[in-house]
Amino acid sequence: MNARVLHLIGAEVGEGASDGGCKWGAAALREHGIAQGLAATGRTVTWGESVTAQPRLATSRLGAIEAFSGELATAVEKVLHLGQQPLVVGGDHSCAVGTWSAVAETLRPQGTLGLIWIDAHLDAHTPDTSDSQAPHGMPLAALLGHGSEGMTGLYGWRGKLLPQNVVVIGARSYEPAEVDLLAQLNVRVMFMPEVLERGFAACFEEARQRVQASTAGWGISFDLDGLDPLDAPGTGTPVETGIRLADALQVLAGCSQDPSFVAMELTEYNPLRDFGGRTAQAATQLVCAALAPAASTLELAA
Ligand code: 6HN
Ligand code: MN
Ligand code: MN
Ligand code: MN
Repeated sequence: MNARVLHLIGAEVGEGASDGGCKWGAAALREHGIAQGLAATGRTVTWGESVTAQPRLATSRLGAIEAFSGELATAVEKVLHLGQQPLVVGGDHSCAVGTWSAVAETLRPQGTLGLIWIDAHLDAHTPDTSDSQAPHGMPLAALLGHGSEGMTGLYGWRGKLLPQNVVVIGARSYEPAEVDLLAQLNVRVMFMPEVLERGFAACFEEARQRVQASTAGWGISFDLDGLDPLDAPGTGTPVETGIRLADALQVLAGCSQDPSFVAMELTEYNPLRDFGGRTAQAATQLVCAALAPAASTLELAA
């Protein structure tokens, strides 16, 4: 059973991506009924105020994301201090910097953070390597301590994630500099061919064991474009041949029942690219599977 209050935080940011549609993702999922879906699984659910990126107050796109990261981190930290479980609802994936910096900072007295990063991309650029200069292509590098001071240095320290504590699953669209950085750091990346060969279940299980071993807590950063666009077309940067929704629902089922599961993040929902709410429904099913309090309720939710 997971008796912790589940607290949803909308991360209203689209400025991190080239197509800004994800800014409306959190509001659209709220409208779709994501909180009601979660409550129906038996969780106690609250939804606080959303955190909204303010590009007009910043001198650059990166500056806007840096400021937003700090504000989101403050909101996430508050929830953790109350003993609640945060679900950050994006928003483009640049929100990961704020979310996981806050989780790492909160866990710091006890130990390190483990993270499973499900994504079609590697998100491991720095401003020096990115052709697009889109901050949503940079959050994993930033959490590993590489990138701009404003994205890496929240709470006054770098390296919110240690390379051995993170596993990327589903990657199939990336640039050489990202592969190089992650390889150099020795981050375990399960590229899509490996996922297809071994199955998502085996990959997730290996990842879970790795991120749980010797960490104080672990979480999932789920970029919806990790899913196959057949199941989740409504994302900013879809890439064909991804993880199928049915597999994800089965494999994620009940994972938050682990007492060391601290937080989840769902990103890159772009309502402007959705078809008939199909992706909103997939997103809702995903978080319900992962965050449901007991296995029996899960099947109903899926
Ligand atoms: N995401 N690697 C590409 C870039 O522009 O840096 C795509 C990044 C996509 C990021 O989906 O979170
Ligand atoms: Mn991503
Ligand atoms: Mn604190
Ligand atoms: Mn992605």
